[in-house]
Amino acid sequence: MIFGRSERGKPPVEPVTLKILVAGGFGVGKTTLVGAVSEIRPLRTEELLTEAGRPVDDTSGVEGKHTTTVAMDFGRITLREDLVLYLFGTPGQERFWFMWDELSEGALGAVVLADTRRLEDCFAAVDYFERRSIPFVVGVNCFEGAVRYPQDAVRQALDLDEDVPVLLCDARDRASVKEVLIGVVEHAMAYAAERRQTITT
Ligand SMILES: Nc1nc2c(ncn2[C@@H]2O[C@H](COP(=O)(O)OP(=O)(O)O)[C@@H](O)[C@H]2O)c(=O)[nH]1
Ligand SMILES: [Mg+2]
Repeated sequence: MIFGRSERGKPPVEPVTLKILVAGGFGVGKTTLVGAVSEIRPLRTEELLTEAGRPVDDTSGVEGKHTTTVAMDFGRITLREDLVLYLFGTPGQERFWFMWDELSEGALGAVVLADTRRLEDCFAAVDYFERRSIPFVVGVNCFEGAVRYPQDAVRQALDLDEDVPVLLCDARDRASVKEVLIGVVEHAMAYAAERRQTITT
């Protein structure tokens, strides 16, 4: 046998595939996060920040960022042999809001990435998922030089429900991002179980 999995006579498993959204403000690390964990070369559409985009793309506080994702980031990660996540980075800028409804179709859950230096940049994403009852976790991308706030401070500042997980992460680090993604899957499953219960009881 060529394939390891069939060696012991087990049929290869058809994996469950889940769709996860990666949202958050401009320059918060969405493209970095998808790139850090994706097994396929992330499909991204970056464009140079142009003179025309400058008045709308606020780059103050986002050092060294000269490109921006105009369409979306797309990646794939196999969490277990029977569980594959497809990651879709939502475009950060407000002029791309129209794409969100399309992207969130069929999504299991979302990660809202946050930078504690510009927390307000993720208000819109939090609001979006709350309104549509899409389960999400907040991933605090810990940039060097940014003050480390306790998770509860972030929760309060974002006015999150108690059950929304707040996870500290490093968007550049595969293991760290994986933890966040596992967090989303677990949270979404708990959320679904709770919903089922409220419907049947
Ligand atoms: N120091 C540090 N830089 C990061 C981190 N995550 C992203 N960056 C950098 O921040 C900039 C913006 O990240 P990017 O992924 O393009 O943000 P996006 O607009 O949300 O897709 C890039 O220059 C990244 O290299 C991080 O965790 N730490
Ligand atoms: Mg990006």
